[in-house]
Amino acid sequence: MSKNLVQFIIEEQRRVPGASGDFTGLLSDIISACKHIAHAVNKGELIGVLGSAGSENVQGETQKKLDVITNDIFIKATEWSGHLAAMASEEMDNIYPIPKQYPRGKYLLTFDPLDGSSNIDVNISVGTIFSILRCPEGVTNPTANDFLQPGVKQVCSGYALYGPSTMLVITTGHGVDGFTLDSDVGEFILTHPQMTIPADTQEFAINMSNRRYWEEPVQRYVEECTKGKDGGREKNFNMRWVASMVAEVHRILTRGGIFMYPFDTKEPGKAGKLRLLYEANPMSFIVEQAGGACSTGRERIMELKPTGLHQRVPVILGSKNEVERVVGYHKGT
Ligand code: AHM
Ligand code: MG
Repeated sequence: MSKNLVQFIIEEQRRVPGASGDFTGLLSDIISACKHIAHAVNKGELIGVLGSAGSENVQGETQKKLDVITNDIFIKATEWSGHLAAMASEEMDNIYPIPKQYPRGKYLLTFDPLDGSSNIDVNISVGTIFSILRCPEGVTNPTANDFLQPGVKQVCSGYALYGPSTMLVITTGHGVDGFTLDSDVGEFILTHPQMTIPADTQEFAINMSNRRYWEEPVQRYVEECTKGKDGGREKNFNMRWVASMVAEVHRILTRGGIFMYPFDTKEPGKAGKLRLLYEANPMSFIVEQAGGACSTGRERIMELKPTGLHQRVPVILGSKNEVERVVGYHKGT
């Protein structure tokens, strides 16, 4: 019988002397949440979950019904079991401390329950992103400040991709493993052990409609990619843009590539589009563990000291040699 995800994490737990099983329990809850979200996403209009919820989140974005439903699924699946002290999500203004009727645990969870949700009504892949941090020692009533830990402190991160297959990809700092949901037996089966990102690529992903707002180093890089062999690069490039970061990162983990949502001047006061704590950091942990690189253009994303729960950062990630080239173009700017 093929190895499933629960078996995989129990084996991981055995590598940690004195592990209490809390982490394994938390991950089992997250797996359960992702299965329920996969079901809702897959049923779509059959169960009336498409379309707008008529509300806005803290970032001023219109929430889809599924943004709200999946946020609720994640809370319900993880709040009860005593492994978490608090959680934070793209869809909640403030942190969600574990309610008093449940025991509190030693972990903090951040998540984007439905990333790429602009794609949901058009039946294109979406995903869930999560990150697990330790609650600081001695803290029983965590505040938002306790979540402001650099990405290097993550215990685990992962994403679920709701595409033609539902997949869950995780890292605990020992490489990256991918599991495919076998919906007949209801289990995630290890199908993509130790995923790695090739250092070189001929594929870039960026929203070209923002071109006029980018800084010079990104303008230069993309210009060179589009000119390819006619513009001094040794190869021609292909471009993709799914508008679903989970799908883009999964493509990069499968065949390489570079993904950029860089600094732009489109909306003054916003350093980029993607959020550090539940998008950029968890994805960076996975990409680095698979041999890729992640930067804002000027700094390694996972070394940033967060300043706010919903802080946005520029994101440039993927195949190492291309990311390093873009970072090189930023030097001195
Ligand atoms: P979301 O969390 O509100 O869905 O926003 C994040 C998504 C990413 O998945 C994707 O890379 C990006 O937004 C697409 O943005 P744009 O519509 O500007 O191309
Ligand atoms: Mg998102």
